[in-house]
Amino acid sequence: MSDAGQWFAEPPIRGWQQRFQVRERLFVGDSPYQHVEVLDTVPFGRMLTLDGAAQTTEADEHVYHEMLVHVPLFQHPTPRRVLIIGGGDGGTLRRVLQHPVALAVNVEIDELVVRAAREHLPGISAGAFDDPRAQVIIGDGAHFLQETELRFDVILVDSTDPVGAAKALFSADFFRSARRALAPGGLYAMQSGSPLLQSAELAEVARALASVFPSVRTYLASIPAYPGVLWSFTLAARDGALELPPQAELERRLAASGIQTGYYTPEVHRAAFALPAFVAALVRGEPRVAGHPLPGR
Ligand code: AG3
Repeated sequence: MSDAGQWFAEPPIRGWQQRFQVRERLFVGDSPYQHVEVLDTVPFGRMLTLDGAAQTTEADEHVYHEMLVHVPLFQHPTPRRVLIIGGGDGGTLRRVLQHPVALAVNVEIDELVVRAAREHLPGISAGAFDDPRAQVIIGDGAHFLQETELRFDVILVDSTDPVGAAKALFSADFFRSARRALAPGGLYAMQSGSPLLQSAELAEVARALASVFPSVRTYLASIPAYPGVLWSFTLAARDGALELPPQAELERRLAASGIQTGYYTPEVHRAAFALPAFVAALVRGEPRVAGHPLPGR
């Protein structure tokens, strides 16, 4: 069945919406957690949507996954054990396994997301689920963190927006159990939403993380399929202050890894932490820069 001429649009956020022309609807299904679709779109190729929100597309998944993974994994001098919470499409797992890690545990709550992505978006995981260093657990990430005896060098949270099932992944309680599961020198990174359209959520993440971790820094990337394009991630350190490695050191780590990237570079790593004044104000807990109101406020 052809869906050409159809458009997909997310539910509006603060009266704002963007839409994608759809060639074909490849998968539609409902799990106990959410409504799952894979669409073939004209601008970005295949796209995974969860409860009507664009999660990842073939065209720009590399931006999100490289920035969620390579920034913390090159920031850490020797990441060996990595935990991923969410990330059922496998794009995060794949980027983690490009590093010389010994173990990558991926806890995803929704088995249907893994199944739909493996079948209809195989290029995103690109074999990662079959890597012997990967341990994929279908289960609740918050529960896993409370119970696990393992200690990780890096914990990554690749979640949906902070609503519904994912809300628990944005709370101080969750951040506390994440910090407990980090090894000394460990790093925690998460996607933290649109600074323009989810500014209150980003401010809350920064506040709650700073109540648990001694050092927290926001960084940015441009992700075309996400609302507002400009996107935030937040990095937190279990111990001490987060200092960006010098350019030459990041270059050395990237070269030693042999990883090929489409977005991440050592320059981008460092530049991503340069925040526009309004984002810096937001994460400092100031609602706006005087005289420069934010959209939707
Ligand atoms: N998870 C973050 C997607 C957030 C997008 N939000 C939205 N479209 N409203 C992406 C999962 C990729 N592994």
